[in-house]
Amino acid sequence: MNKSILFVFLFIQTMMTAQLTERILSSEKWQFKNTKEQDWLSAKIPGTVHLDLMENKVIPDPFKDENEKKVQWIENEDWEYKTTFKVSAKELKHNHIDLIFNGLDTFSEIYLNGKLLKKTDNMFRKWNVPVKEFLKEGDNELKITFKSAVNEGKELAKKVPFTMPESPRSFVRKAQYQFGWDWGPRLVTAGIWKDIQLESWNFAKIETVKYHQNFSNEVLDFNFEIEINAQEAGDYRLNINQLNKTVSLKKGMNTIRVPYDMSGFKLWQPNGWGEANLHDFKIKLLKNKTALDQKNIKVGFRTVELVQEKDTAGKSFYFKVNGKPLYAKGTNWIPADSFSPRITKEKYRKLIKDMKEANMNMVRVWGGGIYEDDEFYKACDENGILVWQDFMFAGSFYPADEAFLNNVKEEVKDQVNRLQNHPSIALWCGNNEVDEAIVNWGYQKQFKYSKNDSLQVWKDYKKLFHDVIPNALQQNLTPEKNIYWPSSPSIGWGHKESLTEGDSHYWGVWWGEQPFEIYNEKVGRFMSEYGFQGMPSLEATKSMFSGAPDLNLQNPTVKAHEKHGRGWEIINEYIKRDYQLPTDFVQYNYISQLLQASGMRIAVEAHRRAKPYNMGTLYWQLNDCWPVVSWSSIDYLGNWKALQYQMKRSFEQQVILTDENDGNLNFYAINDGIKNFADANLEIKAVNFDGKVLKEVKAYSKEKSLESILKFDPIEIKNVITESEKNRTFLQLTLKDKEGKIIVINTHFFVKPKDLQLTKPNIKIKRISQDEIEISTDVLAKDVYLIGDIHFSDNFFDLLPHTSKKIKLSKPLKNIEVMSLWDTLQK
Ligand code: BMA
Repeated sequence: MNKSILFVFLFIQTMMTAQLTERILSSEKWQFKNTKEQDWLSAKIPGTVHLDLMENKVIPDPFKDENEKKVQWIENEDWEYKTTFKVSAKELKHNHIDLIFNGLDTFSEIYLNGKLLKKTDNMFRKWNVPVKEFLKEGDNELKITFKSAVNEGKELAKKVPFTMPESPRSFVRKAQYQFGWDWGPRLVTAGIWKDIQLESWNFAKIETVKYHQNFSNEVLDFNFEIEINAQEAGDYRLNINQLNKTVSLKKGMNTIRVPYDMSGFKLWQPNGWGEANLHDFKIKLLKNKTALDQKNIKVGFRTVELVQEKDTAGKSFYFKVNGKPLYAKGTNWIPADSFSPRITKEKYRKLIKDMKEANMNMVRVWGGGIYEDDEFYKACDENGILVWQDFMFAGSFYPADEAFLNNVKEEVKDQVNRLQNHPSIALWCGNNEVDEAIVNWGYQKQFKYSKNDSLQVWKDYKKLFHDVIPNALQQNLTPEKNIYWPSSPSIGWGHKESLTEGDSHYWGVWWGEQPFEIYNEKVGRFMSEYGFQGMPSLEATKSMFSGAPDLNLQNPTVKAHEKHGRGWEIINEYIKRDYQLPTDFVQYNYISQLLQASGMRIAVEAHRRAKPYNMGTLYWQLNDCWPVVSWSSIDYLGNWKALQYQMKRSFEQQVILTDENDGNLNFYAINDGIKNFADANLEIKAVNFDGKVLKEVKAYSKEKSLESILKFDPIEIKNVITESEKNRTFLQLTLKDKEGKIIVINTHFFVKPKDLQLTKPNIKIKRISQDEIEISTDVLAKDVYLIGDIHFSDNFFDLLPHTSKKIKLSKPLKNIEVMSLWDTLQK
């Protein structure tokens, strides 16, 4: 062949293979085994060893019966996974070939064709291993071994001269909830929990894309920061949508800033304030005319500030979004499965849609779980749900030796680079309840620490959460996104300052067994946790059984699906305070859900009435990781518990709330939206349970415009109803705007549910279509519960006397059973 033809041929061939190619190795045939055994079994990647053992029928489903106990041996074993994949001669022609491990859980060794390439020790890191020199044409064997994280953790714990609480969990950089929680089983797993890619490339590739957005007077100065790894210096081209730019790169890492004109952009708004507008960008890297690499990102333009200003009470704590104070409403998120790799995109999307539908605008990703999957954040971006992102440390002390700190530094870098472009992420928080654990949980005494040990723990805490993590954030995050808060809560609930500054977890209800009404007093600046347990739906309860369900509170399976030591006792105690304790299982399930919902309603209403002193309320917790009695508002199967329906009502953008004080009724109209209401006025009717209007009064306010909160002059209760009517009457509150249009309606009851003098309602259900019904009643039907394995557009609601309501069904259902509070009363 003529030399120049040969050159042209080689050039064309290189250009043909120039584009970065990515192969997902997870789809190859994988096998796994216990290192002690001979036989290999089939495995699914991404996954966990528990899922593979289940799939191969080696273990029963740990979510069923009392099987959790039967699978505990797994955490003490070592495991190996292997696959064989083919590499073509063409692929091998690439100058660079990398294996990228997006998630290995946790203590692994990676072998390619028998050669040890890497040891890993952090589930939350991404490992990039250059492998060109170890690959061969044809079959290649990739083997990954996993050591027992429990055993490894025990070894690491020996290096600390005192007993650490929650050892060995806090020594291993692994999802902490796997070690068991008060809502989760202990399933300490291992495996390849995220995809593995084989990436082949030439010349250069894009490592990261970040963006900077700075607003001054609503003018946006926007530019990209692109990190390119060039293995050959020279001129390259960058295409960003319509923009073309030549860049000359040096060999190695290059950081390029590219200004981009974004005039005419639309703001990203949180749920309730408008559209969560996202703008698409395709960032292409080219050499001559050949595309080398491409990254696609969605950008949401918004500003977020955390405002903390000294005031007479303490210090404010609220988010300003796009320049306006935002009242944060939402919840806490835990991993949606004990085996997180099996959480589907649909499950993420549904749970986040459920938050949006329930009028939430913020979710806290709790620090005992995982940095969530990209799908989670994408769905939050699209639905206008802001994210309070904890780093993954929870409820313990953590070591701070050099190896641990370096490991965390890299973890922060990987996660921040993966996540920072999501407009939904509002704040990065160091940990969940680690400060609180050190200061308030008495471990130092329990484990007989010397003064020096205690000092060391505090020094280590400071190093990790006040130095290493914020520094790593600063190095990797674009400055306008860098909002860091070391610990949630900032001050434990036993201290009065927890209610005057920072964020607060109030656990006097449940843990302190105080009555729900205490929520009216214990209002902090930003309530990031508070909660109460309720049973999951009947369907989720039935799913606890492998065979025919035995719905009985004494059944060991039912008992095993409550992980809080005193859970049942606490629920029963609180039921007795407010309801009658049912003996029937279905009624118990229903009442436990009502109890949870009414308790949380008291909390949320107290928080909202205290606006703007309080500027956020995130109840504990949205979801479950298995079928369990817990604080969640949505159970493991995705069913809305009474709490989720209640939160939807309680989080309405405009609400009219009341409280009773010294024989007076106070009224608060609250508006969290951006629209103001002029001349808001309030009509109050006292109505008995048969529907008779006993009295009508108007409430007055000095101010008229409902911008944020409007307090009305108090009304003496005795001017509205007599003492003896209190158990047979409710107030109907109607807030109207100046045109007389209804802004919102609410009700107020005077006595506890158990003291209500209810009469039997005649509830009728009329079919409107396959997926719609109309439900009506004669007298007050309190807490109507529609029973069925489907989603009802509303449930656990009060049906006022002589009213009806249309309800959508998620799918047709033949028999709809219905229950109301009256059915649970002893007659
Ligand atoms: C909070 C959380 C969790 C726990 C919950 C209920 O403090 O941070 O650790 O599950 O309490 O007890």
